[in-house]
Amino acid sequence: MSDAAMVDLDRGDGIAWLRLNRPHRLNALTTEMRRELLGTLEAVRADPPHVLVVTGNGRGFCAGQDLGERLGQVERGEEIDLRASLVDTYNPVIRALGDLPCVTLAAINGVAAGAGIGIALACDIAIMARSATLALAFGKIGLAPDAGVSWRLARQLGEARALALMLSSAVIGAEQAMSWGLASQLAEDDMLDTEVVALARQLATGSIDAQLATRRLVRNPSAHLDDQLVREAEEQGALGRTGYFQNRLRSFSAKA
Ligand code: LHQ
Repeated sequence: MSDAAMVDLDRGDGIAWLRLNRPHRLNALTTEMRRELLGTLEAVRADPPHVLVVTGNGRGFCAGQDLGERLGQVERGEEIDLRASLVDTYNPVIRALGDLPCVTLAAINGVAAGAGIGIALACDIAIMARSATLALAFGKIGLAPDAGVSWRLARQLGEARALALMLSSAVIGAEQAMSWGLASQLAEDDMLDTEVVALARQLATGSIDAQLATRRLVRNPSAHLDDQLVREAEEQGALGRTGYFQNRLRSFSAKA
C-alpha cells in the first residue's frame, strides 16, 4: 500500500475533493497516512479552493487510528507513545483543517470512528449519508476521546449528554446526529455526492472573506458578549471594504 496515495486531492473549478484512501481499512489512519494528510492540507493552504470537501473512499469515512499499526508496535515490544502521535500529527491535522482559508465540508459517507469523528467535526459543515454513523470507539479500547472530540461534543451536546455518550462508547446514527446538530444535512446514500456538489457550488458563489470571518466568530467566540460585539464590528469593518460587498450593493441598487 505504500506506493498508492493514501490521501487523494482532486481540484476542480473552485471546489476540491480530499479523499481518504485506505478503503480496505475504512480509511483508518496510519502514521504515514497522517503525514500525507498534513502535506495535502499544506498544499490546500498554499493554493486554496473556495470549498474543500473531505470524504472517504469506499464504505467508510475514517475509522480513526489504525489499530493494526499499534498492535504491531505492541507485539514488537516497542514503546507506545500516544501523546507524541497526538502532538506530532493528529493535533496538527485538526488545527490545519480548522484554519484553512477555504470553506470545509465533511461528506460523511460511512462510519467515522474515534479520531475520524474529530476530522469530520473539524470541518465547517457536515453532511451525513443516511447509513453513516459516528462511533465513539475510544472507550472500547481503553482510551479517552482525542482529536478535539471531547471539546466539540461537550460544546455541542452539553457536558452531561456528551459524557454519557463517550463513557458508553455510543454509536450515533445519522438522524440522531442531525437532530443534535452534529451534522447539518442528511442525504440518502446514493445522493450524498450530488447534494454535496450542490451545496459546495452554492457556497462557492459566496464571499470567502465573509465566510472565513463567520467561521472565526462562531468557532472561537468570546466569553463575553461585549467582546464579541467588538470583534463583530472589526470583522464587519473589513468586510465593508471588500469588492464583493461593494459589488453586491451596486447590483442590489441596479435591480431596484
Ligand atoms: C480497521 C480499523 C481500524 C485498522 C476497521 N484500524 N483496521 C488512538 C490511538 C492513538 C493516538 C490517537 O488517537 C487515537 C484515537 C482513535 O482513533 S481510537 C479509535 C480507533 N478506532 C477504532 O477503535 C475503530 C475500530 N473499528 C471498528 O470498531 C469497526 O471496524 C467499525 C465500527 C469502525 C466498523 O465496523 P464494520 O462496519 O463492521 O467493519 P469491520 O469491522 O468489518 O471493518 C472492515 C475492515 O476494516 C476490517 O478489516 P478486514 O480485513 O477484516 O476486512 C477491519 O479490521 C478494518 N478496520 N477499523 N481502526
